Amino acid sequence: MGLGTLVVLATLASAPQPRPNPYTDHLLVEVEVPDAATLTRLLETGVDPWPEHPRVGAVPVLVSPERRAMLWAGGWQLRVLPVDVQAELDAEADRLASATPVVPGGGDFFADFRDLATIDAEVDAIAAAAPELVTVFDLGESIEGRAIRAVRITAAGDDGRPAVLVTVGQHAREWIAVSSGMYVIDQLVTRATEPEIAEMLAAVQVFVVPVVNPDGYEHSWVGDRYWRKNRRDGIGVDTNRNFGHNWGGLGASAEPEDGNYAGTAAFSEPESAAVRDFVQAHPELVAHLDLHSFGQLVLYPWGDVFEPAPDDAALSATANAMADAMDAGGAGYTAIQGVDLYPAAGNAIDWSYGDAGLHAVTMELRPTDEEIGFVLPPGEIVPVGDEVFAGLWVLLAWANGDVPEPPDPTTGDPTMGGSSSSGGSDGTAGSSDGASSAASGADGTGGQTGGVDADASSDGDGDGSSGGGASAQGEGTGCGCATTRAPPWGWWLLAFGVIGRARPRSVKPSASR
Ligand code: 0X9
Ligand code: ZN
Repeated sequence: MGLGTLVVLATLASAPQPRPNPYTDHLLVEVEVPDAATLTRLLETGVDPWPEHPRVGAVPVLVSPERRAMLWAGGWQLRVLPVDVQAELDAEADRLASATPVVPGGGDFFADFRDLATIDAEVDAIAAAAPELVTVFDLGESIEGRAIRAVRITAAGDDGRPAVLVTVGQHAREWIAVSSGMYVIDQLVTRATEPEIAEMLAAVQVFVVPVVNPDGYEHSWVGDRYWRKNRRDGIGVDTNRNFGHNWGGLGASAEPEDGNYAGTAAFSEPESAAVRDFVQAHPELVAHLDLHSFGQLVLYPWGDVFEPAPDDAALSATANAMADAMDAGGAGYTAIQGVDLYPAAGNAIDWSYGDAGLHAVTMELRPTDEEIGFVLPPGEIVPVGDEVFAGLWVLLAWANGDVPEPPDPTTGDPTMGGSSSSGGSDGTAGSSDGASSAASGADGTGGQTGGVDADASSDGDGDGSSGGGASAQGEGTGCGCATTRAPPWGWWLLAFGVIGRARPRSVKPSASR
């Protein structure tokens, strides 16, 4: 394909697109929620709380005129927040419509957020420029027939080397996650000759799925900027409630209209099924990172039960080391067990950890809960990408034998185990220095799971199959965790779980470490 063809394709990809204005009449309001029972009642009205982490206090809610009238009629006290939602969207849409067309591989991809066609073209350009490192393939097809694409980045070597999976874009409106997934692909490829990265790519295989939910992502560009789910029947299923670990349990809705609708059955959706099939077909996978926004958190299993996971110490140590590495960007990330944010049964990492044995974490990227929102200035793309790269580096180092130890209980400071040094938590997020310090500690043994194996074998559950090491060594999968559906009273528990265990809004990053 010649450059002329590429330019034409890029121009087509960036042509102005129809943009309905579904939020013109919407207002962002704060609803006073003094206690748990009131929050339960509010959630039962079916409102779309912003953030998606509703807590007792003043809950920001995006409301249509109809919903407003309904809330007023119900006696709710609303305070209109001084945010012109549509103006924010218009400003973003205007900026994107007037942006210079992207030339794939031309170096300006991260100047702004990109639509699906532009992402696809960039992925192709990256692969074409570095065929020795990059392979692109399809994991499957979305409901609307779009390819769910995956990018493998690794140096030449044995296909059995440990592999890390990065899934991105389950939630359509979380554009900063998608840009960050593309950013880590770009960093690994363009910096592949740096000794530390070369060493890592020789030892570890990285698989990135930049847009797990391509239909939803496309819809967030041309239809509804705040679309979250896939496009099942135009209503959508939340793929991050559709995985098969405790499917339908706490924090998953049976109502199709709800943002956290779990679908009709575990893996009923082609997008989640494609991820499952890929994981099951690749026993070399040892770790999984699922990217989301927002809240500046690193979450580890379990996400729907309050008991610690069998490998809690190892997972928490990795998540804390990742959060520390990400903090170097100045944003302040906190590592917590997922359920302590709110219950979310059927989420991707509970399945990849609990059923497939991967060392698994979710990142919630910028902004904070206080700052609220999915519309970020494009100037945040590179800094957030750097944060994600720094955090991912810790996970790659883990896959390569550099196991973080739990925080020192006396100081709270995380340490890195084995022969490692600071493992990406040295205050140089995303920079080549950050990579360097982590990689220099890698022991080069190619695929460890020792720390987690040790935990798995000592977890006392007797099934001998817990956690990260099982799948890594191809000895089988699954931790034998409970897979029962939530009882009918589970929905009530959800409400109280959200309330009772939610992280305080103003918690400092160090507070939960
Ligand atoms: O609700 C989700 O699926 C994720 N948050 S988001 O705001 N990006 O939608 C978080 C899922 C992580 N797990 C738990 N909270 N248990
Ligand atoms: Zn999300």
